[in-house]
Amino acid sequence: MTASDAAVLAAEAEAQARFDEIIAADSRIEPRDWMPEAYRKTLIRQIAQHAHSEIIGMQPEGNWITRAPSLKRKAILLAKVQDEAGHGLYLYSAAQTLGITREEMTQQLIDGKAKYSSIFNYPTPTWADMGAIGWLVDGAAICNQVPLCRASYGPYGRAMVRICKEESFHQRQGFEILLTLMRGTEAQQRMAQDAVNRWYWPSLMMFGPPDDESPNSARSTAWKIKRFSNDDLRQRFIGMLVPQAEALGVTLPDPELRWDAENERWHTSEIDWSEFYEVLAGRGPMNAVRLQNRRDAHESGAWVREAAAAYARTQAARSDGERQVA
Ligand code: BYC
Repeated sequence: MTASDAAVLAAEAEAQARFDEIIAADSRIEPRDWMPEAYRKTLIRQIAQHAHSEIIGMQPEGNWITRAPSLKRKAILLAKVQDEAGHGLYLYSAAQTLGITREEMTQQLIDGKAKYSSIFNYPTPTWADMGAIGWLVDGAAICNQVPLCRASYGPYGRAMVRICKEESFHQRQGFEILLTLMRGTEAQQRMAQDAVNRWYWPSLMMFGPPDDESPNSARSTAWKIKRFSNDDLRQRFIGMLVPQAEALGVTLPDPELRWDAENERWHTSEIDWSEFYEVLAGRGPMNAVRLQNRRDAHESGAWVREAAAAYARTQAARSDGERQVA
């Protein structure tokens, strides 16, 4: 080994030790800090998937903006879908601090090479789906994301703080839609129960595969990106839903669901993981539609990107000119 090789190795060991110290102290890694390559890649993977989920997640609800049952409902739904666009943008920005460009992430998504949350590959045939998405999907998102506010990577944790505040409003508006339907006619009650029946199991799958089939968990937990396991968060979510379902008067569609006092866990029926893996493989009910819509939106937005780039070039040339004159 040459002296310069040895110096490089020593500097790397020192940087690794500093990184380990920051993680152990529950402090934050910032973009300027050295980080192991695998940590950087894991964060890009998770944050980009999360950003894509927010952007693709606009579609199931976007489907109801023109058909919301009142002007007030339309305004609320529009604001919620806009919030999701905002979440996608903060998250793409957080991922960009790790050295990937927005264009690369977008390309991976529209090429079908990037994952996004399985939940957005299900259809929204009735208005009650807006209630079920808010209550169950945003509810699951909050359970999963509140611990992410303490993620060890600063830009991700900080983005999550604002996102969680908005998600909690989203969940309440979903609950309120279902409550209104459950206080309505029998047909409205049936519509609400049907939506809960369809969204319940997919919402449990949002937390990811069971712990013993989760390849990324151990490392992400050691790096304090993840704070709780997939199964623990799923349990916490069920515990949150049970009293809320009672208040709504809906039934959670699992005949085996009960509190197992001996093991201090919710006992549930087996989750159909084959359905989850089918959706991940691109064969869910709406995968093809969601991706095609995203591709179409990207293509039809090309002129906006071109106009913005042309404007930026003009501005840069103008300020160059002003600098030269000065
Ligand atoms: N869907 O080792 P694992 C929202 C993948 S949007 C698809 O446990 P990890 C909202 C996983 O990526 C909220 N893929 O992974 C928006 C991995 O694949 P790769 C979205 C999934 O990362 C609009 C493989 O399975 N939330 O709130 O340790 C309207 C093995 O899994 C899923 C987030 O993105 C899934 N459900 O843990 C309304 C939260 N689950 O990458 C609402 C941030 C797992 O190795 N993400 N996979 O090929 C996370 O917290 C974690 O990434 C996960 C998975 C808990 C999801």
